[in-house]
Amino acid sequence: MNSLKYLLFIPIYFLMFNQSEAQSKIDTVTFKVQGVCKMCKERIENASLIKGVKWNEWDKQSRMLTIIYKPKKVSENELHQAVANFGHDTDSVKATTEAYQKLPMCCEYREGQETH
Ligand SMILES: [Cu+2]
Repeated sequence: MNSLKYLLFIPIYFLMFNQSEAQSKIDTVTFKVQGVCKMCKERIENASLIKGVKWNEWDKQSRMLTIIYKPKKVSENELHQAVANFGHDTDSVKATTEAYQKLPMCCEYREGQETH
């Protein structure tokens, strides 16, 4: 009877352990990134696809970037910085003038361009 108890206990233990492991390994973050067009979308998504990032998507209408990443490999701030390096302001890191000026004219969101 005792050994039967063990047999039931072990699978439950592993199930709980695996779940907490998975939760600590992956995180999701959403923040605002300035941009106006399809080219911006490509640039923003490529820029933020750095080491530790599993999946990302930028929505043109809401200008929100969602990233699924591994917090052990990359920090939230590094994600903001990676996008800003390519000329796109985020809600916490502003792109340098130098990086911004490298953008093509159709992507110049600071000049009051509408989403197109
Ligand atoms: Cu653009």
